[in-house]
Amino acid sequence: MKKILCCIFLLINFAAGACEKHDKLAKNIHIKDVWARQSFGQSKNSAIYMTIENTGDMDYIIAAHTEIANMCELHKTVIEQGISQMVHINRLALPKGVKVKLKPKGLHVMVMGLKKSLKPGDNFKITLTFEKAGKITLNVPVKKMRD
Ligand SMILES: [Cu+2]
Repeated sequence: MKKILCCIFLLINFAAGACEKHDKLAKNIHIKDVWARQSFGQSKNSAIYMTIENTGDMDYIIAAHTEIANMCELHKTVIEQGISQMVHINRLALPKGVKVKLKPKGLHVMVMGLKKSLKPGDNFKITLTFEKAGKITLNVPVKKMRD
């Protein structure tokens, strides 16, 4: 499965005209368990979670983009005086050989200004931009929030 996903990423990058250097580096990024939480009621927000393993040198996610919302931000969750808060981060570090988990109450890609509500079973695309590996586009299934 890992191999298939990497090939899909490379094809997408190739189609987008990404340079050869980025193609090679994108092979180092292995992403699995991608999902977004459903949106609730009139809420225009959602969040995307996944597990990322970087087998190459230190890299960073520096941006995220999806057509289905006005903007995406990288967020971390911090607890200050017992209150959980989301904090915007400029880049998300992916040290070599470390599995970085984006998960509820932790790191996530915040999706803001949804153009339509997200229901379990929906799918959409997100493009992540890595400092070294370039752009990688993922299919994101929408799931029920689980605790
Ligand atoms: Cu957030």
